[in-house]
Amino acid sequence: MNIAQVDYDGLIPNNVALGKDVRVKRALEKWHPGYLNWWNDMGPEGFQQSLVYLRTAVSVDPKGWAKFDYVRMPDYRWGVLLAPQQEGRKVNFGMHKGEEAWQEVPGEYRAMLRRLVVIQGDTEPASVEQQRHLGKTAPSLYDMRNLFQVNVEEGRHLWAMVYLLQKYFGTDGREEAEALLQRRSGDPDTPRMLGAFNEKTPDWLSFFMFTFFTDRDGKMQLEALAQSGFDPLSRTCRFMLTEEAHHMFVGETGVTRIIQRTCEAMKDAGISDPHEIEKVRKLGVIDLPTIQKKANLHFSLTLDLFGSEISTNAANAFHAGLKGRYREDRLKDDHQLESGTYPVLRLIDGKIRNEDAPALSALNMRLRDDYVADCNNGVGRWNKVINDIGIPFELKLPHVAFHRHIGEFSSIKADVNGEILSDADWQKRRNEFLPSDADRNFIESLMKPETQPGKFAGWIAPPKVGIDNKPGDFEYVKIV
Ligand code: BYC
Repeated sequence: MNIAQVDYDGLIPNNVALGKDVRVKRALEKWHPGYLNWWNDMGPEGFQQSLVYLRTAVSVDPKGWAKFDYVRMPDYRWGVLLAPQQEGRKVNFGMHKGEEAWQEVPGEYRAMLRRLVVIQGDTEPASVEQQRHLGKTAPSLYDMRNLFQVNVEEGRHLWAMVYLLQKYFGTDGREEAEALLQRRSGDPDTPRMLGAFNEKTPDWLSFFMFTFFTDRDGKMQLEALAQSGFDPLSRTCRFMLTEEAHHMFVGETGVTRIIQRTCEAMKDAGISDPHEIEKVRKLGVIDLPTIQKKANLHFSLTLDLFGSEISTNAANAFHAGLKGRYREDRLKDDHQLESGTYPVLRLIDGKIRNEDAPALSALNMRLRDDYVADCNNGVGRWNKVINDIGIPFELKLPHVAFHRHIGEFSSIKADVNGEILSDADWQKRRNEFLPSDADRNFIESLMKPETQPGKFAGWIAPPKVGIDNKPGDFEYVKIV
């Protein structure tokens, strides 16, 4: 069998020879109607009968894996796609370093591995649920199509995790697969597992910030899981990362286009002070200080997804060879971390200070540092746009102690520079740092749909190039 080629003959497209694996095939076919019910209930609101110009994976060869065509979303071919198996792959870190990578779940790590797969799986449908209302206010057909592309692929990522649960975790895997369809983002009784996935994504600036910041956590976590000694998880995550790149592209370019439109409108109107918020808003664009506040919100919510800075869970998963560091295979050390240390920002005697901690315990902190560096690169590209148009403003990531609910800084209030604030001062100044009701209402007032091919809402610039090199007036969604 050509592992790079995807078999589209059965109900469930796959490159894992599902046809020969009767038990798993049946289990997935049984799960399929529940998935479609979930998609119909919680997937994009409206537009389900519209034809959307979507990419579908036809191969897992990174050089040419997708084809583009019009598809109705419920007819999208969600499937099970793993990157090709690498001959002779080994466990690359932890106490089993150098052993053959596992093709089955090692009994002693079953619970730990299942927890990682379930948490990863839970985030995927959660994001679809969070974004389900956005189609109605899309600023263009191009953006609407990108939203739906992200949504169907998050759905596929759920399939990816459910395949692992059904194939490798027996009855409890089956139960977890069912539970993934039962939890709901933001539901007080059955919420999604991680905090950021229970927040609202009320407008398109939030959507772009989410795909920039939170999908980037997805990238970091998937990179860490792609290092796993449990080979099926590694292969699954490697292919998910191919799809994930587009999601971050959507976020980064979405925010870039908003910034560009704002700066150009200011320039045309002769406004040079970015803090003249009311004047800028009168132009029908989003002022830069409000964009900064949205970035503060989404960055801080996403930092919580890295767990506590000092974590036994993370140490155990690394030691066991289940979850590595960001691009573990490119790092140059002993890959066991039994003796080294890593600097961790901690709250010591009421002050924020660096302290060396055992490297194994500090793995969440390390992944978070890699994440922050990756975010900063993107923020630098946003600032270049502002600078090139000549507006004196610089977007900055807030301090990691700002607005935290998990880990070292969850017990304090800090401003965006990491200065600790009293509760009273935080209450007084909160709206300086985070979007206020008035900011949210203003953004909401701009969220009017634009559904003419080639037209864009006034608060966002058109993209530089179309998807699949299509021309500017291409009808990305044929709305019915
Ligand atoms: N909210 O040792 P600790 C993506 C819990 S995004 C609520 O500090 P650990 C995507 C934790 O579960 C990537 N609870 O943390 C993006 C534990 O509870 P239990 C998703 C939280 O385990 C956009 C306790 O606190 N993938 O793909 O080292 C769109 C102590 O935990 C939170 C993964 O996250 C929180 N934020 O690290 C679509 C990878 N944080 O077990 C998709 C898999 C911690 O004691 N997950 N807790 O009851 C993991 O690797 C880790 O579980 C975590 C937490 C990084 C999440």
